[in-house]
Formats: sequence, structure tokens, C-alpha cells
Amino acid sequence: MRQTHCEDGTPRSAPARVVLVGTPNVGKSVLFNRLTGRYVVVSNYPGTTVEVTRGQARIGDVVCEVIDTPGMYSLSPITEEERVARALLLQQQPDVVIHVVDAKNLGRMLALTLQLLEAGLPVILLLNMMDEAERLHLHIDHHALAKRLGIPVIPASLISGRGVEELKNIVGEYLSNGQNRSVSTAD
Ligand SMILES: Nc1nc2c(ncn2[C@@H]2O[C@H](COP(=O)(O)OP(=O)(O)OP(=O)(O)O)[C@@H](O)[C@H]2O)c(=O)[nH]1
Ligand SMILES: [Mg+2]
Repeated sequence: MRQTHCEDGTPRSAPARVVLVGTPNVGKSVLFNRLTGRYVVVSNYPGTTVEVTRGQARIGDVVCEVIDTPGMYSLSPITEEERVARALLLQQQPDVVIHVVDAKNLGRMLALTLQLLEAGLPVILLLNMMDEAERLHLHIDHHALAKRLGIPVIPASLISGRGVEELKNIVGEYLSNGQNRSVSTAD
């Protein structure tokens, strides 16, 4: 648990928060379903018609809230969906941000990873759709990429569950090490 504040300013404990981000159609919702249990809430983000799905997960010893965000291409929002995703990232102090990308189009997707890092967010990069990338004989040196970016980079194929256990282990480490971590909320 960590301290946040209620609307009247009094402190309260809130569950750790894991936010899933990425462009449309990369597998965020498949990951959400793999991480969360039965208690899933879908609601419109306040003041918008954009739906946000939240669920609970137990990762390691920590019970956390997982938030599935609408697809976004950039932290500089153009669409209402992107504005909501940006607000979820910058105003809700995530403990972990999982950037899900399509490994087949990695080059195009890393710009958002860099923006997330520049915003000071605790990012883990998940290279999804490795099954398709491998079918195309694409080789990705994820160790070198992790070194260059300075964050964990995990190859995965969420549709079959590949990479999910490794991801959970790393998220668990972030959650147990970063209980009092404060994240830049600069807008
Ligand atoms: N081949 C393959 N397909 C996958 C994998 N992961 C997800 N998919 C498929 O990719 C499609 C998109 O997955 P979603 O989870 O809906 O993607 P999303 O990121 O939530 O998309 P938006 O909600 O539109 O932003 C679905 O048809 C999935 O079945 C994977 O590892 N391999
Ligand atoms: Mg989705």
C-alpha cells in the first residue's frame, strides 16, 4: 500500500497501480486479461466517452490495480483516447508502466517508449507478437535494447502466454522495491 490523497486532501492508502499502454492492437487487453481476475470494472473516464478498464491482480505478494488504457501513439495527445491515456499516466502516479509493442514494428514504436521515459515513468518494455516476428525471421537483441534503454525488455507472445511469468516477476520486483517511489507528474 502507498499513501495517496482523497479529494478532501486527507491521506489514504491505495493499492499499487500498474498501467498498460501502447498503440492500438498490440495486445494490451490480452495482457490485461492474463494479469487480472474476475473483478473487472469498465467505466467512462470522467468527462469523456472513453472507456477505461480496471481490474485487480496479485503479483508476487502485492495486490495491485491494473489499468488497461486506450491506444495511444504519442504522449502529445491528438485524440480523446490519447488525452485519457496521457491523464492516466501523468496524473495517477503509476507504480509500473508496461509499454506493450508489436515486435514486428519495433522501430516505429520506440518513440513512445522514449517519451514515457522522458516523463520519468517506471517503464517496462514488452515485445509482444514474437511468434509473428519470428515467423518473419526478425531477430531482436532484447538484451542490447534493455542495456541501451536502461529498462527491462521482455520478449513475449501474449496469445500463448509466453513471457507472462517473466513479466510478472519483474513487475513484482518493481512493486516490492518501489513502495515509496514518487513519479514525475509534470504535465
Ligand atoms: N499472433 C499474435 N497475436 C496476438 C498476440 N497478442 C495479441 N494478439 C492479437 O492481437 C489483437 C489485438 O489484441 P488486443 O489485446 O485487443 O490489443 P489492444 O492493444 O488492447 O488494442 P486496442 O484496445 O485497440 O488498443 C487480437 O486479435 C489478439 O488476439 C500475440 O502474441 N501473437
Ligand atoms: Mg484493448
